[in-house]
Order: sequence, then C-alpha cells, then structure tokens
Amino acid sequence: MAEKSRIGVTGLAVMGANLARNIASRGVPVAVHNRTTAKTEQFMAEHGGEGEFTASESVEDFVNSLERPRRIIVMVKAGRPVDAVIEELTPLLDEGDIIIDAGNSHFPDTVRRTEECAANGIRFMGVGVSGGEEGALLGPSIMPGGDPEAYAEVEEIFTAISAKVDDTPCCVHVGPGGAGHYVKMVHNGIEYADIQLIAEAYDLLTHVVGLDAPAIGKIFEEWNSGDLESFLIEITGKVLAKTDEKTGKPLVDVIVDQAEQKGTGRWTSQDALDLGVPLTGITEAVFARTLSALRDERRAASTTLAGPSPAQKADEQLVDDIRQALYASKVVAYAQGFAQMRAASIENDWDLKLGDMATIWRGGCIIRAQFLNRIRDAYAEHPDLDNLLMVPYFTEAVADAQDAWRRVVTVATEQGVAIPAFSSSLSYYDGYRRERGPANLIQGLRDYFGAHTYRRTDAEGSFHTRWAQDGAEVRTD
Ligand code: NBP
Repeated sequence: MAEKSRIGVTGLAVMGANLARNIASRGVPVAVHNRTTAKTEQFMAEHGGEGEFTASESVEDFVNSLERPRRIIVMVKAGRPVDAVIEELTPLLDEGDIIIDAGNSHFPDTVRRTEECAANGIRFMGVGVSGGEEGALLGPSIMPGGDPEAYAEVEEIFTAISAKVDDTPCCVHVGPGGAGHYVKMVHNGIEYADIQLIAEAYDLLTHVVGLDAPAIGKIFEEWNSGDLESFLIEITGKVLAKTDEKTGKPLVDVIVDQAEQKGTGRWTSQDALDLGVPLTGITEAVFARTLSALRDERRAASTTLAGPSPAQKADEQLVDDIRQALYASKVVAYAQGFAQMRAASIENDWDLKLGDMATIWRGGCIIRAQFLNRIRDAYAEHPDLDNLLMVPYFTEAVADAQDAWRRVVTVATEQGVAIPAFSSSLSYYDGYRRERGPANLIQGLRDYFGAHTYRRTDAEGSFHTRWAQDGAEVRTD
C-alpha cells in the first residue's frame, strides 16, 4: 500500500495549488484533490515532479490517502463552497480529524462551522493566509485560529511553509474559534486603508503638484527607503513606472478608475460598527471604492457640480508634506485596526496577543512593512495598550507630522481633491486627543426630544430636564 500523506489540500485553484507546492517543497508528502478532476490532472502534469504528491479523483480516495489524524486544508471559494466541501468530507472522516479552512471566510461562518464540526467529532480550524499567489508558494503570513490542540498537529508544517523575518516564522496560533479569520479580516481592512492612502497621495501629486505617473513612481521609490518602507509602497513605484505597450502611455493612465472589492474591507467596517469602535480609515477606504464604482454618475456630476478653480502648486515642500500626511494617516489606520482587534478579543474572550499579530504581518503578507516592528515593540512593552497613538514612538511621529498633515488637508480642500482617508484620520486624531468634545450637546438634544437622559460632570446619576414643561431637572436613576 502506498505511504499515506501527512496533509491534504482540496481546491487547486491558484492559492490551493501554490500552498500544496509550498508544503511539498519542504519534503512533506501532500495529497491533492479538486472538485473538477481536470484541474487535479493539470496540477500533476505541471507540478507533480516537484514533490511527493498523491492525487485523487474522488473525495473518498483523497481522505483515504491521508494519515491520521487527517489534516485537510480546504482552499475553495469562500461562502457556500466551503460548507459544501465540509458536508462532503464529514461522513468520510473519523473522530479527531482536522478540517482547515484556509480561504477568506467570514469569521461568523467559521464560528458556526467550528460548532457544527465539533458536533461530528471533527476539529475545525479557520486559518487566515495572506500574500496572494506568490506568498502561498514561497511563504505566506499565516493566521491560524481554532482549537490549540488541533493547531499543535499542524504547527510544524505551517511554520515551515510561512514567511520568515529575522528567522521568526510569520505564523502563530492566533486564538480559538473565529479568531484567525477575524485577524485576517482586519489585516485585509488595513490593506484597504493603506491602499486608499496611497491613492490619495497619488491624486494630490498628480492634480495639485502636477506630476506625471513616472515622476510619482520615482517619489514612491524614494519613500520606500524611509519610515514608509513597505511592500505596498514598493509596488506603487513599480505600477506607476510601467508603460503601456499599446499606447506608450503610463499604464495607470489607461486603467479604468473603478476599484473592485471582495468584501473583507466591508466586513471589517461592519464589525467595527457592531463593536462600537471608531474605524474611520478603513471605512472611508471602503466607501471610496464604492464611490469609484459610480463611474457614470461621476461622469455626469463632473460637468454639473462646481469645484474650485484649480491652481497647481509645484513645490518640493508639498511633496514632503504629502509623505508625512501619508505616514501619519497610516499610523491612525493601524491604531484603529489594532484597537478593533483588542475590542473583539475582549468581546469574544480570544486573548489575542496584538504584538504577535504585528510580528506575523512583518513578512509574507500584503501589508508587510518596516513599521510593524514598531507596533510589535509597542505591544511588547504595553500588552494592554488602548491605542497605539499613546506609545511615545507613535505619539512623537504623529506630532512631528501634524503640521504637514494639516497643510495637506487644507490644500486638498482648497483645490477640491477628495482625500477621505487623510482628512478623516486627522479628524479622528483631533477628536481622540480632546479631553472634552461636543457630545455634551448631543446628549442635551437627545434628552430634549427623547428624554434619553444625561450625566452631569459634577454629580453621579442620570438626569432629565423637563425642557418644554417647567424646565426643572429631575434625577432618573
Ligand atoms: P477561488 O476563490 O477562485 O475558488 C476556486 C476553487 O474553489 C476551485 O478549486 C473550485 O473548484 C472550488 N470550488 C468552488 Br468555486 N465551488 C466548489 C464546491 N461547491 N465544491 C468544491 N469546490 C468548489 O480560488 P483562489 O483564488 O485560489 O482562492 C481560494 C481561497 O483563498 C478563497 O477563499 C480566497 O478568497 C482566498 N485567498 C485568495 C487570495 C488570492 O490572492 N487569490 C489571497 C488570499 C486568500 P473547481 O475547479 O471544481 O471549480
């Protein structure tokens, strides 16, 4: 009888195929399967010689080709297909076998699937994998969630295939239940904010400073050697430098300005609303994509709605101001995303180690950046930190950048360039640093029209004023 494989991968589209190849490249025998057999055959024809693969046409043969406890990575389209695969696998599995959903599933689905699988004696893990197809092949950032004992069964393989930074694997057990997919969701949300901030900087450099795409590409290349050093800044330089073969123009100039999305940014914002966590950077990034999608409406509005007369300001100072505004806004976006993970951890009892999240995002994933080292250090020193902005390094970084940040928001507003993420991040910063904001008036209004009561600064308890009657204040608790 052929030797059993240590792990299996079902779903051999780009991500599953590359993960399977990554695992096999570490000398681990891998069983592979795909719903449509032609894809399995193609995989074996192209990559079968790269390692010890066992390919199966049927799910039964696939399950039987695995050693016990069976470890099965499911890498299919998120949503119904994951449930369909679980339903197919369940009757074929034994007590203690492990199903690992490594796609971009929504965390409430992972919580539900964990319970459903547990009822059948199956251990279910929801694992976030970031890095796109190249990451999956060469070393992704891996965010495993689920039963720690199940994780112990796959830890060796997962850490072996993950990216490494300073010899540290970009893989750590995140927490139970839906924690892994939750953290992956916030990772993707932060990716939205990062990308939106870059797009706003590009817009300002184009329409206010008056530079063309290749010149802006060079600026991003320079920025990639400072505080902003990151994968996304690096590839921005490359994308802006690319010439379109057909027209000879910069390729970005012929790409349609409508951004698409698969939903993880929206989920992050929706969850922030549920948790009551201010998450303006990511949410504005999601809205900016939805506004970009209204292309026909924008086209009509562009000739109907008035804006200011454009006046370009080609000055060096503004270019550096934009860099500083980008950095400060990025700090805010991460501060918000990490505050959200902290709130979710408390709400769900996940005990997330936020420094570990920064550590595993340093390599392999789309938001990998130098600056994550600073976040890791911040949580190493203050594990229960409420907000990253309160750590001296970030407090000073934002204080140093704030004058430039304000100038950029001012000039963009004057020139009529939309900068939802830059400006909302600055408003969040200004709101967060206020000891006393204007919500006292909100409470007064709510009490006037709805008797919703208010608290006083000088006494305990809840109060209501009979505004429209005798004007007297009564204690209500
Ligand atoms: P896709 O998301 O395009 O899914 C295609 C795979 O799902 C194929 O293997 C397909 O089988 C299988 N599948 C479908 Br569709 N319905 C099925 C069903 N009812 N039963 C069984 N199999 C079914 O693949 P991907 O782009 O490789 O992504 C896989 C996962 O990884 C997704 O959750 C994705 O969001 C996530 N992810 C992707 C990236 C990326 O860069 N692409 C990055 C990070 C995470 P078939 O061949 O028979 O149609």
